[in-house]
Amino acid sequence: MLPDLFADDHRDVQLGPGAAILGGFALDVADALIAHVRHMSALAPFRHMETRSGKHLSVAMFNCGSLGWVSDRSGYRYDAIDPETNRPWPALPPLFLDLAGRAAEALGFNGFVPDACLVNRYVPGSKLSLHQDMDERDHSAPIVSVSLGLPATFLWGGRQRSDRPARHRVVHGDVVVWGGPSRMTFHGVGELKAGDHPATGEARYNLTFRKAR
Ligand SMILES: O=C(O)CCC(=O)C(=O)O
Ligand SMILES: [Mn+2]
Repeated sequence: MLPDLFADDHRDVQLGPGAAILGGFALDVADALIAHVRHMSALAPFRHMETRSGKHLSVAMFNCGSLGWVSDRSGYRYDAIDPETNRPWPALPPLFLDLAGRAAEALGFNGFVPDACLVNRYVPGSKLSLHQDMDERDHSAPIVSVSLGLPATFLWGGRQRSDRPARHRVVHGDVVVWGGPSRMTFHGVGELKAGDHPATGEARYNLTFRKAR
């Protein structure tokens, strides 16, 4: 028999102090999360944001929550208003808040209530280069990051951009949490390989929960 390319291995992987991949942690709510993403993307469409240098990100994004991460020619910021629609971002669904809180708690970060969720959509060829999540005001809160759909390579670096990253496979339903001493670790996603996932088709979605204020 052929191996199942999308078999979900439920292994947890310790990445560092306050950081781990929780294998399959979101699997039981994955279909509901994707349904929310589809519904919300009709209100706040996926778009390829521009960077200060005028390039467009290969990952398409929108936000939900009271604040959303925005990039344009003036740089990065959090904004309560979606510049594409001039309306507030869609509210964080209670299911999202509950999942993010439980995942953070699994690493010992109790009481995590995100106010921003960046929704990323990767298609084959999309990638996210090494970066730190540093536009949030409150770095004492962790980051919670949920993988849905096609598998990807999560790059887990160090405190310096030049630190060579470890490569970890993340699959549908995996949740990565990093906080405390690992909060400012450089991370990224390798170029997405082509595939067809039963839940998302030819795409990977990622939900990145942050406490921005
Ligand atoms: O897609 C991922 O797994 C990571 C996303 C990320 O690091 C970000 O949106 O800042
Ligand atoms: Mn990030």
